[in-house]
Amino acid sequence: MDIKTWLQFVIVAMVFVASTFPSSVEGRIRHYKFNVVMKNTTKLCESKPIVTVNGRFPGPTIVAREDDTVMIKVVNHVKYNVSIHWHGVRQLRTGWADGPAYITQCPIQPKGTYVYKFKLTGQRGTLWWHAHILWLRATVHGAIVILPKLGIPYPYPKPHKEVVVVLGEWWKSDTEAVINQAQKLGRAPNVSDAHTINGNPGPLSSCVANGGFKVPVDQGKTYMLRIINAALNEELFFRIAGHKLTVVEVDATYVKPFTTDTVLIAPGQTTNVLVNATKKAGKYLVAVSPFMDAPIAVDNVTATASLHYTGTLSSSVTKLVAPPPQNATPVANSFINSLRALNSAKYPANVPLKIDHSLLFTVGLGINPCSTCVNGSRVVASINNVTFIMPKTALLQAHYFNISGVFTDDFPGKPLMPYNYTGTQPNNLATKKGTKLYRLAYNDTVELVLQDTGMLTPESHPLHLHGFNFFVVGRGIGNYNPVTDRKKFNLVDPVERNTVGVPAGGWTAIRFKADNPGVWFMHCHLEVHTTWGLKMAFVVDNGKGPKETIRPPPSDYPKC
Ligand SMILES: *[C@@H]1O[C@H](CO)[C@@H](O)[C@H](O)[C@H]1NC(C)=O
Ligand SMILES: *[C@@H]1O[C@H](CO)[C@@H](O)[C@H](O)[C@H]1NC(C)=O
Ligand SMILES: *[C@@H]1O[C@H](CO)[C@@H](O)[C@H](O)[C@H]1NC(C)=O
Ligand SMILES: *[C@@H]1O[C@H](CO)[C@@H](O)[C@H](O)[C@H]1NC(C)=O
Ligand SMILES: *[C@@H]1O[C@H](CO)[C@@H](O)[C@H](O)[C@H]1NC(C)=O
Ligand SMILES: *[C@@H]1O[C@H](CO)[C@@H](O)[C@H](O)[C@H]1NC(C)=O
Ligand SMILES: *[C@@H]1O[C@H](CO)[C@@H](O)[C@H](O)[C@H]1NC(C)=O
Ligand SMILES: *[C@@H]1O[C@H](CO)[C@@H](O)[C@H](O)[C@H]1NC(C)=O
Ligand SMILES: *[C@@H]1O[C@H](CO)[C@@H](O)[C@H](O)[C@H]1NC(C)=O
Ligand SMILES: *[C@@H]1O[C@H](CO)[C@@H](O)[C@H](O)[C@H]1NC(C)=O
Ligand SMILES: [Cu+2]
Repeated sequence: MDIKTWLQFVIVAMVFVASTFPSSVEGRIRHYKFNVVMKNTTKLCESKPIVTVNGRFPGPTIVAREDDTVMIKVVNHVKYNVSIHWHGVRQLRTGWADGPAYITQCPIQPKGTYVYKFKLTGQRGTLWWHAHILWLRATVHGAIVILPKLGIPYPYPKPHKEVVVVLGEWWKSDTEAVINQAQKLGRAPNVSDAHTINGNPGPLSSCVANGGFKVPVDQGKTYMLRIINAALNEELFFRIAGHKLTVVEVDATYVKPFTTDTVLIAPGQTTNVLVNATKKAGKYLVAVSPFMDAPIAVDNVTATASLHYTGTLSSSVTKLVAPPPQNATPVANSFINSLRALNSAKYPANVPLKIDHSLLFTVGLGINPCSTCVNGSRVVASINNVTFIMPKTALLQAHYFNISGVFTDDFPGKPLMPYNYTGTQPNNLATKKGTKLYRLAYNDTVELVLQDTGMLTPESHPLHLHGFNFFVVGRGIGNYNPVTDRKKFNLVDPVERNTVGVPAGGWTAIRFKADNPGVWFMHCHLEVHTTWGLKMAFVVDNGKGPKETIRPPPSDYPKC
């Protein structure tokens, strides 16, 4: 071999090693292809065509490690406009890949393609992905499992096996027809007909269920369930007959482990629990049922699955479990109040202590005139009395390319007309319409109190913030009192998450640091409330230098 060939060989070998040896700093690139296609389901009561990814319901699980880059090529083969959101992924400087239609991108139109590319930085745990347009997320959703970096253990005992458990809501009718009918009438949409666990209502359902979703377990082993609430409109309780659940992580952040009979999980949230298979044999039912402590109709059908011990005789009796009552506020509170950030040396809770923006946002319903609606009015929802109107051009596109007339940045930081939000409501239930954003400078710290109102009815609202995790520093019933309530905030180990329930007739306080430039949606994760306008966005300006500046959009970015 002459020297030139030898050198070439060495260089090729070095490039080969560099590209195949997973560097623990840079991570790997994970490629996925999502074909958005119609699929006739036969799993549930009746067969109907649904929109799916790759023909699967729930859709495929994305598995990656912290520091990996994920590239998902989405190809739209259906008649609907589509966009996909990677729920809880921080998208540091890559807002182009966040997904909410008309917020960070225009939709991927029929026959269109878009490659979502983002890096998983500083996060590990369970997240999920879902369609972020119309009501398509009813069937277009799946799990994202972010494993810790190679060689880094979980801060809890390694489970024998891990199982993704996606909870959903199922309508016999086409979900687009359900919301379109409601919008035409100006009234609430029909509630779902069944809850599902990994696409199945379960063995107790009158529907064809093939025995329901089964988790096979061996006595003496520990299992981790990665539970995701992908339901459109309902907070859910989760229980397993005869087994305690140890909560170790929520929304891809570690928590101080605690043991409970019942998990409460709002749409948008994820919860990892450890389950010890302590029984000898048998089938132990899992029950998923709604939590609703307001006078609002819900789908009250319990979905079931089972822990199925190996060696169980087919004749052995199935162990039942009673779900909590629908309005079990104390059960919900007990779960929520047990959540604390792990706050270890390795995973500290970096709660902002100095606050630049102290905001109060009311969240609730309202009624606006509608000449074409049945009774001349429609139910709407708002934040600080602003019912958000979707723009025709994506907000991030307008922000980055300086397109004027798409949004204004005068979203009110406080209610313009303060009143006793949880007392007697104003006679006038009307709201203002607008496409208003709240502007933050890079690194600004925000304290945001989300205050439920009793307009029409008090109700629990799970608020989701894109682009950030936040710390839940306080929570209470009634009106937030800035003097007495702030003194009680937990600034040491508050739970860190991306979606938090505002209690019915109460408030929740969160804190975050605006260290991600771009346009970031915040909205109720009850899809009906999002449709009605309970949404707004923050625009975060670039900071100093390239590391604090949004990247340029990818070449295939769907613009309007
Ligand atoms: C679904 O089934 C219906 C009737 O059974 C059929 O007409 C339709 O072509 C099927 N659609 C798909 C996408 O397979
Ligand atoms: C799909 O999106 C494009 C781009 O925003 C828009 O022009 C079109 O009206 C949308 N189609 C439907 C059916 O909404
Ligand atoms: C909603 O429910 C009503 C009453 O049960 C029914 O008449 C209507 O067809 C349903 N709408 C849809 C879109 O399924
Ligand atoms: C499960 O088993 C582990 C190991 O034996 C133990 O530390 C843990 O407390 C058990 N958890 C529950 C909920 O019983
Ligand atoms: C569920 O709701 C329906 C309709 O409101 C009601 O008829 C039924 O009794 C409820 N079932 C349970 C178990 O609460
Ligand atoms: C319209 O108003 C009547 C009388 O108040 C009420 O009974 C009916 O349910 C309303 N219709 C809708 C769609 O809200
Ligand atoms: C938008 O305006 C800002 C500030 O005037 C400027 O720095 C930036 O280059 C403009 N961007 C584009 C794409 O024109
Ligand atoms: C708000 O109204 C409720 C119910 O009437 C009352 O109990 C409460 O004291 C009022 N709060 C304030 C701050 O006025
Ligand atoms: C909300 O805005 C509407 C329209 O401007 C106004 O009529 C109403 O009084 C406002 N309500 C509150 C609570 O601010
Ligand atoms: C933001 O904070 C980081 C870390 O504290 C600091 O290095 C950086 O200079 C800050 N940037 C701005 C624009 O304040
Ligand atoms: Cu809501």
